Amino acid sequence: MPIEYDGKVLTFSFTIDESSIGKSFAVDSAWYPTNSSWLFSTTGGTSVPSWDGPHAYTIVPCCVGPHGNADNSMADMPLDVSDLNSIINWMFVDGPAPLCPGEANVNGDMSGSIDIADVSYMVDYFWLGGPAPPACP
Ligand SMILES: [Ca+2]
Repeated sequence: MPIEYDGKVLTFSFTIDESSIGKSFAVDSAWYPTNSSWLFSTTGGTSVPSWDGPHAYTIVPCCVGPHGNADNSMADMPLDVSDLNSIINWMFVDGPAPLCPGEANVNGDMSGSIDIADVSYMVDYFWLGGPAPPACP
């Protein structure tokens, strides 16, 4: 590969399920030149960490704080009307599925289901004085 090459060299991906919560993994490469960059894409977005050696990550639950951040936006934490819109778009308009089902389970029911009860819960909370969504487990 030419030294001036500026494209993608390698892509690897893996899926982490909830049984991995609390475990850690590391990303390291002895061959990777330190003057290049890593590009991380996750369900939460994309980031380009600086290269300062191996990176270790601990797997945490995607649902944090109160349920309801269905659009997975950090800008509107914990929730706002865009979260309600994302659930409605997924349920009725063929929008993308929630990235973190636990967040879209707004009422926090034990089944973890995402249904009209969650939409109703948000409407009650936003406009009818209903209780705030419960905290994630
Ligand atoms: Ca629910």
